[in-house]
Amino acid sequence: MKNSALTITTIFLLSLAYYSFGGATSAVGPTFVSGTISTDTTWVVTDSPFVVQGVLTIASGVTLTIDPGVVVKFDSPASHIIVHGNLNSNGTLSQPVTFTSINDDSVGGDTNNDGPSTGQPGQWRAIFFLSGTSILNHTNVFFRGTSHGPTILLFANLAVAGGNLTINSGRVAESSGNNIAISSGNLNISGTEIDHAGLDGVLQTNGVTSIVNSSIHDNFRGVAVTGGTAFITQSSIQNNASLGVNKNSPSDMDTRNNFWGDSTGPFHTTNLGGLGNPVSDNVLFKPFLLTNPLVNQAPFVTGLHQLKSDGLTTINESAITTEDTVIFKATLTDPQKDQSKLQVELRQFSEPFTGIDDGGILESGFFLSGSQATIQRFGFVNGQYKWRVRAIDSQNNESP
Ligand SMILES: [Ca+2]
Ligand SMILES: [Ca+2]
Repeated sequence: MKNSALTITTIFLLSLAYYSFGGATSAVGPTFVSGTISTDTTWVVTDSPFVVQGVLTIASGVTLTIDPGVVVKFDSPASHIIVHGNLNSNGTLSQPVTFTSINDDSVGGDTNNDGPSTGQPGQWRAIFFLSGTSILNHTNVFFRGTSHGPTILLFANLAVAGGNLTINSGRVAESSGNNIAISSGNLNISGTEIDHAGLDGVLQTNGVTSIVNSSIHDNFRGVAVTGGTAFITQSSIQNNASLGVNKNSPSDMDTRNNFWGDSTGPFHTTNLGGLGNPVSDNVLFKPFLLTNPLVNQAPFVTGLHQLKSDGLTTINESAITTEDTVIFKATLTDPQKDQSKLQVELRQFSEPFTGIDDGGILESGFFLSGSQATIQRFGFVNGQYKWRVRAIDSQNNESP
């Protein structure tokens, strides 16, 4: 009996191994989808890529959840998704969700088995949001086309005609028409790159849009608004071919505190020295940002002093001190309020500054932005010295 039991165990293990092997090699994606999703559904990465054939509809009240890392491809220029319910795309920084063309082999492999191929603008239609509440986190949307649905006159990768759409930390790019359009409902965009649309980065004919911490660049127009209410702040709007922002209705649009590609601000008849992306009339753009809020900037040094060992008595420039201790103090301010440290390079007068940490470079600890950093140097021997300082933030950005 004992031997028999062992034999059975062996067969069982072999059997397990067989199924495990089979599972790893059986077809895992592409998963073809079309028709109507009428119960709550989750798309998981093991079934990816998903290929939308023709039209896929998410029914009212129903939620489609898309897991991190999932790739969704559209199989033709007519292919699109209509959202009546809710679309929750849960990408992460390391595992974004991607919507793209069947021809795009850069994600999800050679799904259409035609050898290496690349996506081009115009290869699918759109995702239409008609109602419900949808959220796209870390989601990339590429390559839609100019053709449009029979009843929805928006030419966009993402077209909002009702409900609420939130786009966080994604990229919407390379539409042959508009990247994002809204004719009704609410659109909230943050931390998102919107670029290379053949027409507008964002087009609004009506509805309510807010854009923060986003980069809108290399579209024909960055943002175009003909109705409704739109607001952009703490964003970078640059290198759009025609206008950075076009407000084609009488009331002012609030675009204060954005960066327009140049510290002189956007070009407009009220800002003739502006070298940045031009804006139309009815765009409230002052104050504008002098630097790109999406690029971490170096801290700067103010209130620099060299002091005697009491920490109070100033040693003037080129002065002589008989003490062997010098204290350096300076205020460090960082545009992003990053913590920063003070660095002093100290050399014999006859030696060049090298930037090499050979004992001649002293550093403070990290300080909160706006506070005073102190460095104390002991044990000077008689001689002539020179020094220079810089500030370095926690992101390793160095002041000049
Ligand atoms: Ca291919
Ligand atoms: Ca900084």
